[in-house]
Amino acid sequence: RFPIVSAVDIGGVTVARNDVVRDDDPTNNVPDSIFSKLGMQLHRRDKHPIGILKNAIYDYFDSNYAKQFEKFEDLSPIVTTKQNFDDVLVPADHVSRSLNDTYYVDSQTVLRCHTSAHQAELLREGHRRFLVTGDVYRRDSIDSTHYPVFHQMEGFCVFSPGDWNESGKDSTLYAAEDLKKCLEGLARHLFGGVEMRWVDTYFPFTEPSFELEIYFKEDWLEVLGCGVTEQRILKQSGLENNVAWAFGLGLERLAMVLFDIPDIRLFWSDDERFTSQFKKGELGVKFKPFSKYPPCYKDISFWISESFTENNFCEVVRGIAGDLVEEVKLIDSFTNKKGMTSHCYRIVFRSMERSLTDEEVNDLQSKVRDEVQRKLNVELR
Ligand code: FA5
Ligand code: MG
Repeated sequence: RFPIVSAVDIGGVTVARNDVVRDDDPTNNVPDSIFSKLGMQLHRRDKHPIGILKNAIYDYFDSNYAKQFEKFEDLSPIVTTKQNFDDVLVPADHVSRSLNDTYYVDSQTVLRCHTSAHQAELLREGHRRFLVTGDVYRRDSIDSTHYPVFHQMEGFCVFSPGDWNESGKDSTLYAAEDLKKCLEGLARHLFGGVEMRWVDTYFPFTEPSFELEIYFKEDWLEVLGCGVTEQRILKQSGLENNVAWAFGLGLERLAMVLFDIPDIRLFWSDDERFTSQFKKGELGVKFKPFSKYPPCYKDISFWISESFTENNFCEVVRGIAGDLVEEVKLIDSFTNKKGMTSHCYRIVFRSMERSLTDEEVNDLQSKVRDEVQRKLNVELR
């Protein structure tokens, strides 16, 4: 289903399939479907919605901050566990470190799961205000707003005592207020008016921490995480008397709101009916769906084993159906008297480009049934 590519170019560096998809390393959990996405660089295409959005965010920072923010957009997505986790204080037992959540190349190397992986190295190199844009990778659930590869833009801004002393505010409060003002201004620059709200949250690398949600298609959509950087991160780079804020924008989510794009899979489509709707520098475009093709629902039930996880199941489905799978949803779960647990998942198959035939969908579903049995150690019901 996926063209087997033997090498990809990531920012001018050629990476061989065997360097990333290591069939002989038990830690390696990168499938070919993910390897083939490396080096796509959607954020560097001026006519792609992600590239158009990135340029609009650059414009906002250039005009409001006199070009103080340096821009990085071709840092390699293949990073060490130290960069991705340790440097940003992710605890040793945090779920995001597990093979269930992150793509490991080997025990020491991962496909970055966030652009925060570059904060510490850029600070160490002496950068103080910067934007880092790139593709990030996560094992995750399947629906219209989640995809295993997506794009983030990290923002980082260091302040000195002179900045907050004048305000009379405590440094943390000063940074938190400046951060929210900056991001609210960005939202106005991109959307004009939209309904949005701040939600308190937790990140290991910021305190306090917030998420911004935007009302989209009758629901609240989380578009970014941010907060005031933990002092330890600044101290690691010799910044003893400073305070900083940081944010991580979900570019697909913002682009969905901006251009009215209903499904995250569309960003990967090279169907001309999608790509031709977007123009370099044009923010006002509203995506016109080219007729919606009918969905096809298939349920699958099985007794799970202890090692079963939903992310593993989703990856099997994605591996077989690729972008023909729209959603995977747990619709029933129960445990019998013997202590065995059964799950029933509804898989929604739908192509964005054409009608699927019954035969084709039955074939996909039968492959899913075979493969979950073979790979996930479950018993079909
Ligand atoms: C982070 O990744 C933090 N590194 C953000 C951050 C940076 C916080 C700096 C503080 C300081 P989170 O896991 O919430 O946070 O992801 C950030 C955004 O990425 C989300 O708000 C969402 O918009 C987007 N996102 C997350 N998972 C997916 C996915 N599977 N598909 C598409 N977008 C996603
Ligand atoms: Mg989040």
